[in-house]
Amino acid sequence: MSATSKPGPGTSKLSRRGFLAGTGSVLGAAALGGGLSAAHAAAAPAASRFGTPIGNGAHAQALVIGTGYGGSVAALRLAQAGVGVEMVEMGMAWDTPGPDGKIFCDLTSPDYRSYWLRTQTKAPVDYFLGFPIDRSIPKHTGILDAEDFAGITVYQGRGIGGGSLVNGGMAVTPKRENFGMILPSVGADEMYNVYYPRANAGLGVGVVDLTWFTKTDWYQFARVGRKQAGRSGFPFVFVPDVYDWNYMQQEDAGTVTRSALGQELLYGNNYGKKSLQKTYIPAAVATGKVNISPLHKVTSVSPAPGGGYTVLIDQLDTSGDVVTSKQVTADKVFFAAGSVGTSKLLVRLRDTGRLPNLNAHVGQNWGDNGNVMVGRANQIWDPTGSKQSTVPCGGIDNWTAGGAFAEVAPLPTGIETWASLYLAITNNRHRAQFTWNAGTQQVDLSWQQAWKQDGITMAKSIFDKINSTEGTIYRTDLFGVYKTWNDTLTYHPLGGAVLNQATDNYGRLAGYRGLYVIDGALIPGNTTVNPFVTITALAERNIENIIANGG
Ligand code: FAE
Repeated sequence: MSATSKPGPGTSKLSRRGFLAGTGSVLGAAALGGGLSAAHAAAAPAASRFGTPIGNGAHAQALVIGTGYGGSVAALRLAQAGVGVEMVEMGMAWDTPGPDGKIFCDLTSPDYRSYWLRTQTKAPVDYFLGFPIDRSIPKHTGILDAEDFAGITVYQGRGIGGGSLVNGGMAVTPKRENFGMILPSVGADEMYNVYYPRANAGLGVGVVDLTWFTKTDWYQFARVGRKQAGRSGFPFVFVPDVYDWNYMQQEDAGTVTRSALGQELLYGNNYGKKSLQKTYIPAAVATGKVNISPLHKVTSVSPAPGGGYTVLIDQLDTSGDVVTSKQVTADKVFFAAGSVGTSKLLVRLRDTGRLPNLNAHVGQNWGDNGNVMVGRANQIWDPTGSKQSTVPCGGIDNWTAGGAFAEVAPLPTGIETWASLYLAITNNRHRAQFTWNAGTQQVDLSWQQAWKQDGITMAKSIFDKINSTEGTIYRTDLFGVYKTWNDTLTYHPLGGAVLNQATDNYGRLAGYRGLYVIDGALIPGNTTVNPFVTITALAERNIENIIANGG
């Protein structure tokens, strides 16, 4: 099944009665049929393929904060059950070409489109041969947010599609034997029999053609990774991806415009990648019941006097300034602003008295999925290639013995570097918490950079061995001057409003009927592999229960 097809066997059992019954008196018969509100229809300038910006005073049956994986699943399934949905997204729509005719810029020429409200790029590999490579850019509501906390920088996608706009598309279902540590309160049977398959189908996941992989110049870096893993006794596993592999082969053949083979990824892919803008989101919009407002940031959710919730929203311009503030109401509100966005909102709302009944678990149990990055210098006879696809296709699995799964990452500079780059996902057990800082009026995160040492030790279980086998050394020129490990970031924020702790076992927030969490905030800090398939599958599971049973 794809996201666009009719609901599968599991979803066909969905009854909208359970969810709609929970909306109570707030929900009139007209709203049941119409979906989008009258106030919204009256506002209606600037229509795009995603709809028109929500109007001040509008009322939504369901309001979804954020348009990443959790939000897109919620919107599609609610709409299919007959519920009108307003999606509110702080980032841009990413549906309009820039002056160069392209929507997204590439890795080597980051421009105003690249970063969220920064005046300098903050590339994860920010040095080369020991020299800094970050550059000045105009401040703009760009696509990649490098959000700084005291001990860690958290990378996130901004725009309609959330993280799917910027990520590597690596679509990994965790090994079943590891599932118990990922989501201890969820049954593995239901996930592996129903929801992982549904998520994989909805996302359009596929694997690289092995014959092509074996011969194309563009994956020489991965073949070197596979060979070296094997020589040190580690399994190399091919990793599925949502990139259209047929399109990539046509890029190689020169018959289509290059994207993954044209150094596009971190700041968006113009072609080839099946981001949520090509899967769940158009399917949701096609129902006629989903409207999306880009450059709209939710700032508050609180109980409305007559039932339901009052939601405050700032509409932003592309400098990040507030153009207007709106107040709307919603019967139900889904927090899908990502692990960091959802956690920050909920902690602030609880501790400033707007949602005081949220429990003490809100803000707790946040992890970095154990991310650390490292590069190795290969021997002169082991070049990794001047041509490198931006899309990783495999990883080295030493999870059980050493607590690390390392994706073999590209370093697509356009020149031979003899470098092998890796993003390791490790079983780092440290967990941080978000707290409200009344002095700064900000939410802080208690992560400490020193905690990354555990992840480094686990990653070394792979790379010390490979270096010893190959007679090679670590690169020290990619993350600073004489700095081996990138221990300052994560791409995989998880937790902060954990399932069965801050919420019930399906994402209903404790303390408030009609408020839900449906994104990466539900997962307590680690998925053992790249996280978005698990986030999507969990959202599929939870929304099915919420629609059927309400509450
Ligand atoms: P997410 O996709 O982050 O969506 C949240 C959305 O909410 C965003 O669009 C925000 O702009 C929006 N938002 C936040 N606050 C507000 C607010 N107050 N009002 C309105 N909107 C708001 O959440 N994962 C993989 O599995 N495989 C990969 O290959 C991979 N590569 C990655 C590479 C990069 C560079 C990055 C940054 C991430 C990568 N990830 C990867 C992680 C993955 O993208 C991430 O886990 C998911 O996107 C998280 O999904 P959520 O639905 O939780």
